[in-house]
Amino acid sequence: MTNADSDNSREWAAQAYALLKKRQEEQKQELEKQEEQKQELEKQEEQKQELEKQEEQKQELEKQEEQKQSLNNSASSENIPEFANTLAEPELGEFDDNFTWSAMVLAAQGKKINQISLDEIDWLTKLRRGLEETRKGFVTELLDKLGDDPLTPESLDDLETLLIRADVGIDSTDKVISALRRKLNEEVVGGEAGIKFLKKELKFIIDKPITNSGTDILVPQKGKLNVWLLVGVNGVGKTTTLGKLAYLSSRSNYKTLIAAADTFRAAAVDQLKIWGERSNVDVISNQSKNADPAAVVFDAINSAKKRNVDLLLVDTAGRLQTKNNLMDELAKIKKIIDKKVPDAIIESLLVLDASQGQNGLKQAKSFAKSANLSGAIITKLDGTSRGGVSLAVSEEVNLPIRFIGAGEGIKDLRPFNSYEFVEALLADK
Ligand SMILES: Nc1nc2c(ncn2[C@@H]2O[C@H](COP(=O)(O)OP(=O)(O)OP(=O)(O)O)[C@@H](O)[C@H]2O)c(=O)[nH]1
Ligand SMILES: [Mg+2]
Repeated sequence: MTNADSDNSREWAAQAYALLKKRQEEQKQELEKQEEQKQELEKQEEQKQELEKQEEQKQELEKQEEQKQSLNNSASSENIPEFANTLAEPELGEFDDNFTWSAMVLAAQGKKINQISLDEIDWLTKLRRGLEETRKGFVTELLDKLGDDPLTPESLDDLETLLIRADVGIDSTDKVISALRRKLNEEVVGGEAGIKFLKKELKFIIDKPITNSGTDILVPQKGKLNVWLLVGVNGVGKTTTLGKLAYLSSRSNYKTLIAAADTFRAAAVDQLKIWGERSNVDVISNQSKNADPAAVVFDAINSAKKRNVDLLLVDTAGRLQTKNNLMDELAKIKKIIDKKVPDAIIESLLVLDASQGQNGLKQAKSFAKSANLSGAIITKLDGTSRGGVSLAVSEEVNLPIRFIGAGEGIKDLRPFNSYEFVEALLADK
């Protein structure tokens, strides 16, 4: 976003807010109307019951029967939507800095006013808030140091330290600093221009593996069975992420199925079933002790074929007796899939907990060596100061980031968007 566009965008944001407000008002009125109708129906239902009682007591059946009939007709509540369904949508908050920033980020990506949704605003607000901790130790200090003065070699040294501290990784930091140094040798770079250049360089690093993969946004391919394996060490958020993905997928009308292939942890199946219920997606499992994960996947593929499933999500164990077992098991699962559905599209997605910083990066490297990964999902970006690790994953493990999670709720996961990520990471300017 350039500064010149800024005023226009603010105006745009105000218009978008007014539109959403109006839409929400209308929805609210509609809901109130429905609620009134519901109450009216309940009243009628009570009356009906009362009449039925009278009917038993009195002999004048005919007249009362008529009344009952008419109430019966109007008391059918089938087409009254459940209040709870609509409550799940986010509420429009204040017209504040969060809204303006989110709307401006959407506008900068070419969104039209009537195309933006409260879900998008809500997510961007969450993402920006989530990256606040990373920003605090990084951008705020950076801006303090840079001020409005042109960049100097010394300020680049400071920036280098800050990037490393935010877990951006040595390689990515080197790249960015070298690029800035080259620019600095050619021209005077003001503070604001420096940030803009920094954003561009960071985005370039994150985009590289995505561009190389040939797929901007990972979605299931129609007409084929897509199998997404969620892998990673214990506790990083595999099962939670799978639950959120099941929701996203079924909401986008992909026929979805879950395979509970973490047979190591006793509670894993129950945890998945809860997520399955929330998103209305079936879970294939084998409750017997020490069930073979590959056998669960075998059963799940059979079901998936029968039901014409688009996307099979496979939850895997994060911990086994030894690390080698884990890799062997993943290999075995893949073999089964290859054998049963050779034309299936398999994605092995490494789930990484951002709050683990450099440790997470080490895990990514060791998994990448043996597990034939095709992408990464970064979780727990809310409330960590190490969101920068996403850059290290792109640069040092060369994995395209496919989704990011910023919260424990079902909607707290989105397809990865590098522009939004970098804007949120450096949101103070
Ligand atoms: N704040 C936050 N918490 C998360 C996020 N994703 C997952 N969690 C939490 O992290 C914890 C572990 O999540 P799980 O999904 O069980 O992790 P897992 O990788 O399946 O763990 P194992 O099955 O034991 O290997 C849970 O308490 C989740 O609620 C996130 O994006 N943000
Ligand atoms: Mg799990």
